Amino acid sequence: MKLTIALSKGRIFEETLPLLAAAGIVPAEDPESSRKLIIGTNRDDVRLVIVRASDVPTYVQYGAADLGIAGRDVLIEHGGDGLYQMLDLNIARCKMMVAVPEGFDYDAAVKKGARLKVASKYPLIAREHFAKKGVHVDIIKLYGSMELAPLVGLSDAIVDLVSTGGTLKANRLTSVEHILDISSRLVVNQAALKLKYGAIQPVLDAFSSVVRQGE
Ligand code: PRT
Ligand code: MG
Repeated sequence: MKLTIALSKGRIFEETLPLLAAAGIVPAEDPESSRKLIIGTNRDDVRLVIVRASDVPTYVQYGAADLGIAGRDVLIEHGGDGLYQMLDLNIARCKMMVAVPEGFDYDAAVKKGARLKVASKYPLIAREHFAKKGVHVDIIKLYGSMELAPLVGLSDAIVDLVSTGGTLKANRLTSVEHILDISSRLVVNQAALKLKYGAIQPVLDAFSSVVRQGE
């Protein structure tokens, strides 16, 4: 039985290597230097497919991959159809925040009932956050570099991920609200969990033992 695991390059791939190693899986190549999108492993029955972070749930939903690792941010925006979230891997951790230019009085704007323009790659998360607060917003969907939007007048605020805070600082932005704690999750195709249970279960066990060690 063959297993296909969907991963994105960069931080998720790096932080997944120790989890894979615990399951006895070692990638044959480094996706950062290889241009291959399908990467073999030391195990004949396991291969990795390298996709955009936000595409991981889609590959798993349709069964093109049996397993995948994706951020909670990506999973909320995707909606989760066709997949089970099996495990919080506690990797690629960061926070979903509202940020504004330094000097912008966010609390005063909210109190006044101003209609805010908010740029984000995460329209669902942003919309729900402001709806809960009863703040009227126009969401402007972007695909990256949200930090630029308020600097050039595209928006008043952004909803984005923050880890060190260095990017906000470099662009003279400041976070004003915490929305969610984010980490990456192991997701499994619903049909594959039944049909390939014997192959998937040992991977789940190995991953969860690494996660427990880190707690
Ligand atoms: O890059 P691409 O458009 O292909 O996709 P992506 O940006 O979604 O992928 P990637 O690999 O950058 O992120 C994958 C996952 O890592 C995300 O879905 C998150 O769950 C998680 N993660 C953890 C982060 C960060 N930390 C993070 N800091 N994703 C993005 N960032 C960005 C953030 O958007 C901001 O631009 O890093 C910048 C802020 O970082 P600091 O350290 O300056 O605060
Ligand atoms: Mg990125």
